[in-house]
Amino acid sequence: MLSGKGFRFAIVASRWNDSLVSRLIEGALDTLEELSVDKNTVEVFRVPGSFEIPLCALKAAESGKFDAVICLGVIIRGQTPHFEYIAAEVARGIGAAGLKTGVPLLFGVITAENMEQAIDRAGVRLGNKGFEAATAAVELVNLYREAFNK
Ligand code: DLZ
Repeated sequence: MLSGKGFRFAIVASRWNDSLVSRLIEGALDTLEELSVDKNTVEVFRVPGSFEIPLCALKAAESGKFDAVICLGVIIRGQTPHFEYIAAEVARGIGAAGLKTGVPLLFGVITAENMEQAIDRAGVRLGNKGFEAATAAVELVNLYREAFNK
């Protein structure tokens, strides 16, 4: 049974599309709790928009205070001029921060064509990107501790 007991997590989440991002945060927090993570070892950092997620995630990862950083946001093509640039930059920045620090960073950013599609991905359990990212975070911290003692 997957367990996150003893591990520390940061959640970096944007405020843009807050009604949906809040559901992703809830999904991630519920999942971490279900997987035996002590809520005192989870910190949530809010940034204005998804574009700001990578730097905050990098700082959280560099702090040495967390075993994994869960990144959550919602970018909707219909609302976002330059959607491709923002979505690509967020994905690139999160990936780069993980490779630079060696800390697992989870990509829980919804990139949707429209609001309806975004709502579908901020639902419950398997339909919630926060749930998916938190589950993956717990899996990875266990993998890295077991495989590389880190
Ligand atoms: C400006 C903007 C737009 C148009 N759309 C979104 C979006 O759909 N999702 C999101 O997370 N953020 C959006 N932003 C805000 C940018 O991410 C960023 O916060 C601002 O451009 C300030 O740097």
